[in-house]
Amino acid sequence: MLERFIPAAASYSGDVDQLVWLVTILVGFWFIAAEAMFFWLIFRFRKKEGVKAQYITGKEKHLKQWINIPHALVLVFDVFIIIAAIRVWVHIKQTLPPADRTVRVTSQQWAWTFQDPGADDSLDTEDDVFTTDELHVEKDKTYHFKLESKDVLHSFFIPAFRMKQDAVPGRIYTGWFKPTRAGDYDILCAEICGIGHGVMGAKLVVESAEERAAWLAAHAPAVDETATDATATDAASTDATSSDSTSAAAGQQ
Ligand SMILES: [Cu+2]
Repeated sequence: MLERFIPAAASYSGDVDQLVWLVTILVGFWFIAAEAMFFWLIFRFRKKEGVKAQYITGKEKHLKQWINIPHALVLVFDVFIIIAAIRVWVHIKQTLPPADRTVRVTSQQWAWTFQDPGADDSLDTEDDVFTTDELHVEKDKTYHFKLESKDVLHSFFIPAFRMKQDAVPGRIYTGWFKPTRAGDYDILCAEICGIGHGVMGAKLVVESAEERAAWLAAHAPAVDETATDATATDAASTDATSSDSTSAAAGQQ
């Protein structure tokens, strides 16, 4: 149902949505129960002529159970939420499935720069495509992203993926996503990063292999054309896995 408001476009979007629903239902149940009880007590024990107010210390056993039993139940509900949250966290943040492709994401006041590995699926080679405020990814491929910041704290936020990751100057954060639905989506900065924070947006394009190939062809840097054709054929015939040793490129751009 959350997809009606924000499309779910990554493999793990549904997991986050389920977690949001679980928390909403469990917390919502106790919110409604507590508010209903609160207003019922106000109504039930309202001022009446000739009725003296009771003095309650809070230590009466039969009254204290109205606190202790719900308290224990809330703690049990909390355990369900914590278990579900840890499972989702481990899946999205602690696990790094093998990548089909790796992109570099650089944040700065107030723009996003993306480095696509190009047709050879290898970062830091001459066919890499650099873009500003626009990221193209292929549907149903697992991506690693290397997230960096050139200046202050930013946060790489793709609502359609249900993914958010802080960018910390001086560090390279490696995360992953697998787009599962084609379309154009928002990329936002979710960390107050200065006066231009509100306009630090970018476009994410999830597209088919053919569309990506056409986009690459239109944006590939002008390198030796025969070499580019050769690497494109190579990449198509191998199950390319990205090298993870790109941290040496820290500070590039
Ligand atoms: Cu920012």
